Amino acid sequence: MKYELVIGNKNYSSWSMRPWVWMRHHNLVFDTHCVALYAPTTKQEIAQYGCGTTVPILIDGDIRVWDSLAILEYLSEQHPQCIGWPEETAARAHARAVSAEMHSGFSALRSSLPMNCRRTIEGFELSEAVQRDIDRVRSLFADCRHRYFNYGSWLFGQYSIADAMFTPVVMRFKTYGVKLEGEPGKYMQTVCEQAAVREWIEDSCKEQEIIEKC
Ligand SMILES: N[C@@H](CCC(=O)N[C@@H](CS)C(=O)NCC(=O)O)C(=O)O
Repeated sequence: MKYELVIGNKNYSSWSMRPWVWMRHHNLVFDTHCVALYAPTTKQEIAQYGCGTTVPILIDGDIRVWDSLAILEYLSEQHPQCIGWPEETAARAHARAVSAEMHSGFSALRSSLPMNCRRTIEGFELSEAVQRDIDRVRSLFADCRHRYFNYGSWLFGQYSIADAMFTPVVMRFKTYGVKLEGEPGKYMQTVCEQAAVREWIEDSCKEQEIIEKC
């Protein structure tokens, strides 16, 4: 049976981007349903799926999964060939830790630099709190690339859930002109050049909705 993925506007919905890109990267077959965010009908539209109150939502027959990380975990269990987490124990623990940190942290970065794939902003002023979050992301990227450099160009060498988790952050950095030097910068480039990411950005440029606060 074909998966269905319920997402928000591609231009703005950072959480939706994670499973969509991961599924496209792995050529999983799915239909996408888009809910316009920050609209009077948003809550009602999401409620019709009968599970969570936010997007993304994955529908697999009678099964509903309504959180980006939970969706990625679920899909990687259903498709072991897609490799969700690295095989080796230490790398696996590390990948889980950075992904969980991304999922639950970086609140300054999230609130001050909302994702907006279509835009590039010159001279954006970063607060101290945002700069601290950026420095932390940079050090996570640097550490991963240092340790797993020999295994490939993704955070843990081979593409994993951790990369999907950090993809929207890379989009935010791109929009707000946050440049990273060295290996973290090369990693950003790897993400931006990923076919699924390019496709997401192209689609986001075709959307008409404008959300002022982003
Ligand atoms: N923890 C959730 C967060 C999802 C989330 O906050 N989604 C936003 C869109 S990016 C949403 O659905 N907002 C609609 C609303 O709150 O009404 C996940 O990772 O999936």
